Amino acid sequence: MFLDLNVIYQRIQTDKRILGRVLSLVESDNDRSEEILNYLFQFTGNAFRIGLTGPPGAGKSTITNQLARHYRSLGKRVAIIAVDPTSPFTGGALLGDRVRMSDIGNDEGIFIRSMATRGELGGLTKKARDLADVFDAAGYDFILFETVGVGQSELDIVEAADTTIVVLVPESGDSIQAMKAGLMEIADFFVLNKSDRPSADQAITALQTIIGMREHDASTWLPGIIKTIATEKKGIIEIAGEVTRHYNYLISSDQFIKNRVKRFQQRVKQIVEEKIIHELWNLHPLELVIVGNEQNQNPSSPYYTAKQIIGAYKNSREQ
Ligand SMILES: Nc1nc2c(ncn2[C@@H]2O[C@H](COP(=O)(O)OP(=O)(O)OP(=O)(O)O)[C@@H](O)[C@H]2O)c(=O)[nH]1
Ligand SMILES: [Mg+2]
Repeated sequence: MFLDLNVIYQRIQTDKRILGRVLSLVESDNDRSEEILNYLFQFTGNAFRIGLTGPPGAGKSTITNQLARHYRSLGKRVAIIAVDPTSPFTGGALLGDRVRMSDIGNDEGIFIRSMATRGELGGLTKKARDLADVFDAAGYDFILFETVGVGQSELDIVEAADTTIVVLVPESGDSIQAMKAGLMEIADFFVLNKSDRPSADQAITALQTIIGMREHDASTWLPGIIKTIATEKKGIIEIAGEVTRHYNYLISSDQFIKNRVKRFQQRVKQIVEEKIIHELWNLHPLELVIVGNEQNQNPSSPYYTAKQIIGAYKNSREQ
């Protein structure tokens, strides 16, 4: 990928193969990827970013697929980033996603990218945001993040998305589980999928009760609930409608810009911390820290040792 930066920018608008290579490069995290991200950043900001999360098997991929088709039918270009924090391999659930999504994968205006954990989750969501920037610069109108809501990942996805959709199913206790997992707070709205099941109405009532318990006034956004049967394409247009409604709310309340500023600051913070820590451990490899041995009668405590390392790091910065 030794192309000129502007050539890269031009090519990713139309050439999916080049776009795929740029995405891989950006994912690999090196000096060149930073250079590319730095250049492309000026062309970002136009894509609307939607996060979809929820329990395993709730129907996130099916909905993502249908929503992508819907936006396609309006002439929009859609990127899908499937983040799987549970699988260290590009297999399992992701392969399932690939199979189910393969029918839309051949569409010129849809690009599907799967990511699995290779290390820390924080790194994964950081990369997901970097990839989203590439898609944004490449002229995609919508970026859909799909991630399973089982731990931390969905909370990070909120930081990447303008609108977060939590997908639930009417199984008993699902909404309670969602509450525990912190999904209730992050939802801009809920989708109750598989609402062909008899307990759907009961689940909606339970959800409404939980949402209604929130403190709110006339100007607060209260998450709505959209009933869907994704496998029958029922409720997909309603999801798109709710996305638009939320977008309008964000714009009219000034939240849109505020959220983006906040997210920008969070990203800068994360990068600064990462770089400093990386530099620090390069200067003072942890392996060089020794525990008290036979020659050393009074071994240092971990706190003392840590302070010494930070002190030495600061000194090295001042020289
Ligand atoms: N009955 C019924 N089945 C559905 C519906 N939506 C999805 N499914 C089925 O539920 C299963 C899981 O759907 P997915 O879209 O893969 O769910 P997911 O949330 O992406 O799953 P993971 O990514 O593995 O967590 C599939 O077999 C779907 O065909 C629905 O509305 N009704
Ligand atoms: Mg899925």
